Amino acid sequence: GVVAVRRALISVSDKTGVVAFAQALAARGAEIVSTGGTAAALREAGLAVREVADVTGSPEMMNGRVKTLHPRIHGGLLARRDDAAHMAALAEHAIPAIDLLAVSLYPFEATVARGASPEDCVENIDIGGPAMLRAAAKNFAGVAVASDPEDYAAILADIAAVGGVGVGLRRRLAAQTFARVAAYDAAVSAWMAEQAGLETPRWRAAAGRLRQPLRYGENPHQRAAFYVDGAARPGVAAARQVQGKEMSYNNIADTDAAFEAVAELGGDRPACIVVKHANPCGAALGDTLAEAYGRAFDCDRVSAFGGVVAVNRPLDTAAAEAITGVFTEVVIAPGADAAALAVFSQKANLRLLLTEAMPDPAEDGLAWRQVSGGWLAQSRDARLLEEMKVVTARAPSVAELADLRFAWAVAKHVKSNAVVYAKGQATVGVGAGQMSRVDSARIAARKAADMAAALDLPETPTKGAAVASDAFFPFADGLEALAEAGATAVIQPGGAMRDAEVIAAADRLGLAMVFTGLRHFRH
Ligand code: 93A
Repeated sequence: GVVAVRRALISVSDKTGVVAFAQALAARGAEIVSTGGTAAALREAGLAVREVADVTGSPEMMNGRVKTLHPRIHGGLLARRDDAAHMAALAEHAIPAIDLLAVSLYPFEATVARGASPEDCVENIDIGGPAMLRAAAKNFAGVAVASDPEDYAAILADIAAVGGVGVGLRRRLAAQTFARVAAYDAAVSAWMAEQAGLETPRWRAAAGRLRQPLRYGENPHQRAAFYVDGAARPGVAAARQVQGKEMSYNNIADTDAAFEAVAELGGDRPACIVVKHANPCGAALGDTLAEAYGRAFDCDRVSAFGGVVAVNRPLDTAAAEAITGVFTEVVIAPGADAAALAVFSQKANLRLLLTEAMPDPAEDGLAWRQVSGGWLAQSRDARLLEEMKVVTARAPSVAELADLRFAWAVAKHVKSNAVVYAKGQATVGVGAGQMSRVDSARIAARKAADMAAALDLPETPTKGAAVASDAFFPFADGLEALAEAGATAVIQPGGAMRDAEVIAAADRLGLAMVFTGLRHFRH
């Protein structure tokens, strides 16, 4: 069960630890065979090395594109040690058996990541390396294979312990090797697809690199981890956590929802959103971030407790003071000045995440969701508001139009059925996740009324509000609920069978209504 290393083929781009590894093998009497660059590095360290070209009898050619792709190499990796005919073939063709293969592939991923030219990227697609890795891994019964410098230590430990590489380690290394080659090919295919203008299967590229094991999932009895896909989109995956407790599973999900939503608000004005259980419980614009936060907080002070706060510009002192005045789990922002950082540092548990920039709401991309036995894939809901067709006798006023746009942008980030009341570029009531639209409309109005009572406001803030609905009103009842709460303008996709009835109700109730022709379900 143990493979003694009499001959090792070493061909590595990443030369980390290779000299010490080769020295240890040579000290135990192994012959070292290497490709050009690796051979030179080992010789420089004083090792005796045999060139691959000497084994194959064929020079490395075409800038190294063809160096190890030869029967004298692949025969030595693939021959079954327990098969007399295979061993006879080795002898007949003067092929040396290779007991250990160490390869680190051309750095394709790193070449793409540093923005190299397409020609450079292509040249860094390793062909001979994966071929050898596959051959050695297939033949793990007789060959040990290292596809990563991190494997050297375990190999040397086995050799020191039992004089060779044991079958348990060989199996594990073979499995790791196929995983490495699969990830490498996935990176190549993703890059090629991008070059060809195809939808990028980015998810395959990194095959989900583990960013962080999580203490637990949505609930304490669920195991969980955070995987990242290597996409450059600013957000929770790429953010730098500057302080606070470790992010939890729910923190990550809510922070993502909050940052993606706030990116769609405000434009050049300061914007803030507070998210709780993946839904906005308040969103607002302001002349300053502190003002935007205060207005967002006032939409639903009860729910905002322990929420996630996202803003669309670097945090300043006033914003930091306003936010830290309320118990908050996570804050995410595209930056923070030194004074703001000092304020946050007073709240050691508060998680503060900084990105370099805001994500582009219109960017293409794929969104994934798991179902039993499979996955659903769809393009991101990247469509922005394009048309607002007035369908009622009364057209919205300028102020109503601004609030309709704002409410619409927020509603896109509220779980369906979503009904959002906004006034003065701040939400005043959010109805989320109800199975009937009329319930969402009523809940939003009721929460607004509760808040008005708690804040001792002279009248309920839904009076004169603009309302967004993420999908059409199937009946007039939803609209009637809005009018009852005092709303004066409505934005919705339109397209219901009973649109005529709904429009007639709006006219009767004095509402101004616009159709977007666009739906924003979110589940
Ligand atoms: O261009 S290749 O695909 N053709 C080959 O025949 C070949 N054999 C090994 N690249 C090939 N390699 C790769 O060369 C190895 O995977 C390794 O990454 C690299 C080591 O080259 P050097 O020893 O010259 O630095």
